[in-house]
Amino acid sequence: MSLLPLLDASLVGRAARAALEFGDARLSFGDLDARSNRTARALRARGVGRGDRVSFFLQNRPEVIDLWLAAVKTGVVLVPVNVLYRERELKHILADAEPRAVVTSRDLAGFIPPGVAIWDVDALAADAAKESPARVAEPCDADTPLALIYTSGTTGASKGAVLTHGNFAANGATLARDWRFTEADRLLCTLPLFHVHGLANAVHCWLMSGCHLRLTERFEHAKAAEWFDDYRPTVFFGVPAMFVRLLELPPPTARAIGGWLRLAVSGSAPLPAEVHEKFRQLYGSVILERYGMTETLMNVGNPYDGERRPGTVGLPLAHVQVKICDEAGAPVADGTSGELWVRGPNVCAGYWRRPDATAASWRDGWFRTGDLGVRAADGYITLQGRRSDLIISGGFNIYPREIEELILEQAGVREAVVVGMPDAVRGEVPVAYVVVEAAAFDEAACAARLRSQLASFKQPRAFVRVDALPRTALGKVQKRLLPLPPAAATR
Ligand code: MCA
Ligand code: AMP
Repeated sequence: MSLLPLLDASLVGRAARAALEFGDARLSFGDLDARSNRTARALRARGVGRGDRVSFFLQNRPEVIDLWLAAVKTGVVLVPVNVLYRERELKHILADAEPRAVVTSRDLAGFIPPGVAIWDVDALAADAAKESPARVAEPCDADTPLALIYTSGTTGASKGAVLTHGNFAANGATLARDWRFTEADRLLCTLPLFHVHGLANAVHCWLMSGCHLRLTERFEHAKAAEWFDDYRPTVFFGVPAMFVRLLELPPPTARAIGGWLRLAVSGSAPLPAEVHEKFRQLYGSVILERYGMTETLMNVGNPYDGERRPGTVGLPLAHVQVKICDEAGAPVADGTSGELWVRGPNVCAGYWRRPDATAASWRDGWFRTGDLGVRAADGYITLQGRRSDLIISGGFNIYPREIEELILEQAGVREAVVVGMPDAVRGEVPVAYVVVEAAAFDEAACAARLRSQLASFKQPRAFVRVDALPRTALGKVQKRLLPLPPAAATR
């Protein structure tokens, strides 16, 4: 099934109803329908057709929704790119996805590598405004690709997960139903729309239920109290770093917010049980933690009714099968750790132009998540980390290899490893350990180079010099044996 009929319940069925506020802009569902028809025509006028990729490199703004809905209507494949990405990440993604163009804003255009067509978002919107608002609807089915979303690969280079209409339809329908969305809801979305937490979950719960959305350009903790107080959302989706920030609000403000909030959902990184408990005490609201991946959208979640158990991600979602397997792929007994394998209509079609990586991650129709976990006798699943060295900082993923490779290119560096250190707000932050030829290593130059090439959240908080890296007999670095960096270095 194409995604469009599920969204038409609002785009057409609730055309006159208020749908979206962003800054001073107010749009109805009918406005969104018309704008996306116009955008679809403007894309066609620029020669974009079914199966073509178009990337966007934008902060949150209504034009991202226009592009998304235009893609749904035309069979175009959107390639969202994190606005914090810099030279190295952008080069790789754009060379791999080969989009017809990158839609971006004037302030971000300078980061796009040469040789890639750039379409200014305002110019595209101006062209769209001249087009007819009449319906555009290319036939699409469940298998039609809709997005190519890059997710960090273990080799340091990210891979594009090919997500289809059917993936987004299944995920959105399950969440909107299980989380009891209705037209009466008010959803505050401060999550970036270039990742699936914002794009798949928030956008589709909103459009499928016909509730109201306040979208902000990004999350700013200094403005959170004002946003909540002014908008009075009934639902909030966040990453753990946002919930940690929300614990800073004065108790009376928190209590008032908790009075309007019927549902707070956390995901993208582990939510410490302590934050879950403090939020409950302060807001009177029990966070619902769920677990997903770019490749699979949402897999497992705590129940809406019933126990939302701190420290766990809950039970498999409707239509999603989960098994926990040992290294050989055999299911393990409850209470035993293993890797989570997932199957269902939510799982993407594979990795873009990477049959090797696709073959490595799928077995007999099951997707191997790389996440380790354990199931209790009553079915609740607890995640226990990753098979790989993935660091998650503020909900953004970091593969150490990518940073290590860049550090190793710096003069005077003999060896380098990057590890995640605990951080009270962001969960983890990266710290680099380097073995250097003392005289030749210029730390400031190394830091500056990393800053220009990589997203800010990948910047090591400290470079710790060590004489040697602790290794196993087989030569593998034992990251756990590295000395802790001086506390001040990671502030
Ligand atoms: C963050 N920063 C940004 C933006 N977001 N800069 C520009 N535009 C943005 N949209 C930068 C800041 O400049 C700063 O850089 C750093 O990130 C932290 O900013 P700060 O204001 O101090 O924020 P914070 O209170 O530390 O909170 C960080 C955050 C951010 C806002 C929570 O980490 C965030 O937006 N996370 C969401 C990630 C997300 O959506 N993940 C979903 C992936 P500097 O460090 O240089 O000072 S999808 C997924 O994982 C799966 C599938 C799932 O299950 O959902
Ligand atoms: P991404 O590669 O951005 O799609 O991030 C997916 C990864 O985020 C998963 O493989 C998990 O390791 C992690 N993740 C998502 N939700 C949770 C959660 N609730 N608790 C712990 N880890 C999570």
